[in-house]
Amino acid sequence: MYTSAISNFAGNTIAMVLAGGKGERLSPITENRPKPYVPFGGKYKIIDFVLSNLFNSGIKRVYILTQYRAYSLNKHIQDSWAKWAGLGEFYDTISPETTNIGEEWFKGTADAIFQLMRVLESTDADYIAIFSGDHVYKMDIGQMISYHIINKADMTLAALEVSPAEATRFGIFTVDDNYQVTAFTEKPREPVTIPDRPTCFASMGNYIFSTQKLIEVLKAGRQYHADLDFGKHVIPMMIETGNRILAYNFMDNLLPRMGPGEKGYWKDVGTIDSYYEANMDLINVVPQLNLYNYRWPIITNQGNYPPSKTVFDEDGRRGQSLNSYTCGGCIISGSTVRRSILGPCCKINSYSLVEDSILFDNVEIGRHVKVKKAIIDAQIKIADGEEIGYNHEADRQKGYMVTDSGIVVVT
Ligand code: ADQ
Ligand code: ADP
Repeated sequence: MYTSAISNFAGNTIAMVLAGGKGERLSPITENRPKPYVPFGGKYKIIDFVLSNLFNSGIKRVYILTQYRAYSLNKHIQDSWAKWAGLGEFYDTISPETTNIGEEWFKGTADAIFQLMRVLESTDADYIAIFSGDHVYKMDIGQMISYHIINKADMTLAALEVSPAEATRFGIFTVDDNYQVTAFTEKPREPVTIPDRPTCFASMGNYIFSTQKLIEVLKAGRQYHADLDFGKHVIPMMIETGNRILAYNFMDNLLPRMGPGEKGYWKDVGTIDSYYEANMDLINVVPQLNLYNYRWPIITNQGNYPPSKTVFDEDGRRGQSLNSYTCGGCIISGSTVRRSILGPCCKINSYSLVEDSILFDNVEIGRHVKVKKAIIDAQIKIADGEEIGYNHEADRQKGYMVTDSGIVVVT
């Protein structure tokens, strides 16, 4: 059992959050925003989860590396996170064009960190936590850092078990009896399973490095690969040169500071289907991801919105929201919302029905509208009388995307 000792480790760690990914498989939701800025659970953005994990673990010196359509993401960090920094702490966004290496954009995850070499060489922090901003997860990062220190690792990577079918999307590795990584392949075509188990060890793309070791391996790796990537190049190279990489088994480690009954949670939410399912889980009576645990709060921009409201319309029709999240500023007037997630400031007008759907912020649904199993992007107005999700051929003709599983995406 590795408990985290915030006072010792967290203050001695700098975090670098990789938030530059485009999230191709989440298209068209990611056409105008990077994956870390995609809304989740109505009021949150995906990046809020990693930042909350760092914050709750006591790590508040955070660089957020952005690239693809970074403006809104940068603004979100400024508006929502910068205010949480105390003396000597920061939530800084950094994009490649603001570094000193000319016009080059980040080419790979490790190259992105390499471009912050000046930070690495001048920091007093002994540990660097490199975490992905692409996933929805709850993780005690302090616990992982103490595991790294106690076991005297050069690098520690967070690990999950996945099925061989999923394994081709991950970095897959083998370990010895002491959880030291013995071989690592990025997105293997034929993944190796764990001995006597039907699963594979997968990297979550979250790493702890001892600072000096990170400087050393980045400089060495960059000589051979301009597009230096942790999974493709750095990790295999470190194993080859005899470095001690340890796997921190995320699901095996309990989370004592998160409160009773709290389990670790991690979801890729990288496809429309997985994104939809993970959102819908939140409105289950007992969701896998508990947002109501105030020992491990998920922090975001609260927005200065009025309360959400349900009203009878002029004909006395009840406005109601059942088994749903409705964020601040929503008005549901003479209409019914069921098993849905409404982002801030949505308006649902009379005689309409919204079911099994996710609405981003500021969506307006006209009168006599029916929406079923849809994701509707921010600021969209659905005209009076429109039906979405009832006839997929008609939905496609209107230019909406429909997944094989029948989720209609309106962007
Ligand atoms: P992928 O997620 O496929 O695999 P990648 O697309 O490089 O790897 O993204 C990793 C993270 O870095 C994401 O959070 C992304 O947003 C961000 N990112 C990518 N390029 C970036 C850049 N140049 N600048 C800033 N941010 C950038 C990785 C690992 C696998 C592991 C999976 C787990 O390579 O080994 O199994 O994550 O999901
Ligand atoms: P998906 O996970 O949906 O397959 P990714 O977000 O991983 O798609 O995108 C594939 C790769 O392209 C990632 O390494 C990502 O960071 C990179 N990438 C995406 N957008 C850009 C960009 N604007 N500039 C450089 N690399 C990018």
